[in-house]
Amino acid sequence: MKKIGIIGVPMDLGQSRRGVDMGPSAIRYAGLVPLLRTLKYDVTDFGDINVARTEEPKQSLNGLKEIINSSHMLAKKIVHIKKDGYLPLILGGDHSTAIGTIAGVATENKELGLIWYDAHGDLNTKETSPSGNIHGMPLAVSLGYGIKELVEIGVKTKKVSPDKMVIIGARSLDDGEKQLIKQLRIKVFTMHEIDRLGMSRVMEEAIQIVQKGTEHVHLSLDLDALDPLEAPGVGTPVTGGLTYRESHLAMEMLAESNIITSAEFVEVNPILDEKNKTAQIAVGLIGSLFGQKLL
Ligand code: 5AB
Ligand code: MN
Ligand code: MN
Ligand code: MN
Repeated sequence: MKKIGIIGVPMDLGQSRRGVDMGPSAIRYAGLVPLLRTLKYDVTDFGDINVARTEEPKQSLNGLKEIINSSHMLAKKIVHIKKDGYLPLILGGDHSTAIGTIAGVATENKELGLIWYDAHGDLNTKETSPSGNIHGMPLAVSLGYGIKELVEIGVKTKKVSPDKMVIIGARSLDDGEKQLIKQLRIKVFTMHEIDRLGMSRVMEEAIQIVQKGTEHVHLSLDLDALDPLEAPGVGTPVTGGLTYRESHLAMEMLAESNIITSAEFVEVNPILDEKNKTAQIAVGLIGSLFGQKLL
């Protein structure tokens, strides 16, 4: 039986809206573990990483110290459960969580493939960020750009190569992010490409790219990739997003391809949600990713 190990990261210091630290609880409450068990997985919930609490709403790089600490803890924990044969499933928390997740799944010798499913590029550095919020920087960090203490977490400074990753669902990119995308020739399936090609073709192409020359593939899914009409419980909503069905199709195609070796679902903010709708969507998508079928 395949083993899945769940780790929660109650992190909300990477951005300025409170409440996303409750994301892991909301996703658990929406029935994650029972669903995975009906899909015949051996599931262990390893609980939450200890994230330092602060009273003040954190702007700019103020949360940096706490994010560095919790990213180290998360990366270590992931390395540990992977050794024990678990597929890591990480629940956020804001997207700064991905810094520790990717540091944990990246290894010295094996190339990592990466799917970044998000309305945003999360490719800012301290210099290009319009907000100073670290949840807008994790992809840059994983590519080796940005704050040194974050880039250096884990086994190597650059966790993923630009030619082994894709961004899906982008519709809000800052100038500095656009520049980095061009400079590194990152494959971005913006909403425009998804409208034109359809999600089916987009996923076929994405799967090709991320599995070529890689031995493991991580999915980082920010719930704000979905349209806020369907998934309202997110801190940085952007209109014109992916539908519920497009997102399920994407997960179903990943399940069929059998390439995903770790995943994270982030940015669920229960305070901004409507009756835990967004957490329920997250659980449904995780179900599809792990093989739940309609028939
Ligand atoms: B998320 C913005 N690009 O850097 C910035 O939700 C938004 O993890 C970042 O994708 C959104 O502040 C970060 C304007
Ligand atoms: Mn986003
Ligand atoms: Mn994001
Ligand atoms: Mn967000």
